[in-house]
Amino acid sequence: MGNTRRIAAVVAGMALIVPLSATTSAQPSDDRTVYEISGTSAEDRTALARSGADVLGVRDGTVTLIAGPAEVSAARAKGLDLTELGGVEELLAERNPDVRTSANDFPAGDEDYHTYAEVTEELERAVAEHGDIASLSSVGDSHEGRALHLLKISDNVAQDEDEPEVLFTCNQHAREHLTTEMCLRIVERFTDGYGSDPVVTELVDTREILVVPTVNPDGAEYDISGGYYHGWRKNRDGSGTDLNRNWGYQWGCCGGSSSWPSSDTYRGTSAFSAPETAALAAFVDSRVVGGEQQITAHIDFHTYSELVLWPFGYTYADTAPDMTREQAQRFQDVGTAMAASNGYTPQQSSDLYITDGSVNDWMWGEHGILSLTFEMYPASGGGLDGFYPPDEVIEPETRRNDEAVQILLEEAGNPMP
Ligand code: 0X9
Ligand code: CA
Ligand code: CA
Ligand code: CA
Ligand code: ZN
Repeated sequence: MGNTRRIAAVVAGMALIVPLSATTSAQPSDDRTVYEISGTSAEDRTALARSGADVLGVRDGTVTLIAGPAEVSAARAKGLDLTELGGVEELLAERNPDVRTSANDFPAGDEDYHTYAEVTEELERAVAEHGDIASLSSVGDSHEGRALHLLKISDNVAQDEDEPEVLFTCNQHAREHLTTEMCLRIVERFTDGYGSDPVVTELVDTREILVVPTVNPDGAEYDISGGYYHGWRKNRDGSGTDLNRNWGYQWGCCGGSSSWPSSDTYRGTSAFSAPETAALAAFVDSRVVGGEQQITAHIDFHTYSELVLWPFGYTYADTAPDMTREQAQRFQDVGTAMAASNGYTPQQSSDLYITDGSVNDWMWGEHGILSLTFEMYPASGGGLDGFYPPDEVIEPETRRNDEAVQILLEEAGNPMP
C-alpha cells in the first residue's frame, strides 16, 4: 500500500487501518477454487451441487461455482470442462480494498450499501415521515438476536383491511447485499411516492405491502465484518444453515441440499431449525385469517444471474401434486411478463438445478402464494465478484425492477386458477 493512499484513508477518517496481508480470513487455508463450466444441463448442475460444489450463478448453460479437489475430480470424471477463475481467497482479496477499517461498515468505496444499523435507520425514518401509511414491527429475532424487521405499507396502516397482502423478502443469503437495497427501494418508493405518483398511490390504497429487507442480518453483518467481504452465504448458527434449504415443504427430499454442516447448502437439522426461517414462516402462517391466506403474492430477492424463477424447485416436472397445469401456466405467464419488463430470463427454478427446502416451494406448496425468486444483477461473470457490484449499481439495478414489482402487486388481486 502506497503512503499517499494510507494518508488519504486516514484523512478520510478511518479509525484503524490494517494492511490486508496482516488479517486472516473467515476460512484460513481455504483450498477451494472458483470455476466456470459452459454447456451444462440442469442435470449436470444438480449433480455438481449435490457433489458439494457451491453454485454461484447460472446463465445460458454456463455455471460459476466454488469447488474443492474432490468436486473437481467428480466433475472431470463426468467429462465437464472446467475453467479456473482463481482461488476463493485470492478473488476476495482482489475485490476487497487494500485498506481495511475496524468499523462494521461496508468496504471503502461501497458505503452506499446499508449495514444493519443503517437499514434500521431507513425504516424508522420511513415511519417517522409517513406514519399514516407505514408501520414497523418484526417477525422475530435472528440467531444472534437482531430484529427481523417487517415494514407494512398501506392506507389505514394500523388496520388489518381486506386487501390483497403482498410480501417482499430480501437477503436470505448473506453476501447478496444488493437485494437488501432492492427491499429498501420498495419501501422508499411506496412511502415517498404516496400522494404524488398515481400508480404508487393506487397500489398503497388497495394493497397491504409487507417488506422484510433482511432475513439474514447476522450473516450480512458477518460478511462485511472487519471492513472487507468474506463471501459468506448462510446464517451464523454454528457453521451456518442455508436458509433457502431450510423451509418445510419437501425439506431435504431430493438431493437439492446437503446434510453436511460445512456445506454452503446445509439444510439444517430439521425443517425450520433456523430461527430466521421459523420466524418468517410463523408470520406467514399467522396471515391465515378466517381460513384464508391473506398474502397472495411474494418475491424473494437473490443475486445473481438476472433470472425470474418460479416453483417447484424440488422436481424437474412442470406439474406436481400441488401444481396443476393451469397453475404452472399462471406462474409462467406472470414470470414472463415480469421478465419482459426487466430483461431477466424467466424459467422454472429447477431449470437451474434442483433445490429442496427453498422458500418458494413452501410459500406455494403450503399456502398457495404466487411466490417467485428474482436473481438480480449481474447476469454473469466475475465468480465471487458477482455478489459485490460497486454501490453505483444500486440505483439503476433496483429501479430496473420497479415495473416487475408493480406487475406483481397488480397480479396479487387476481385469483389463482
Ligand atoms: O440456490 C439458491 O438458493 C438460489 N440461487 S442463489 O445463487 N442466490 O443461491 C436459487 C433458488 C431457486 N430455487 C427456488 N426458487 N426454488
Ligand atoms: Ca452504508
Ligand atoms: Ca389498507
Ligand atoms: Ca389484510
Ligand atoms: Zn441467494
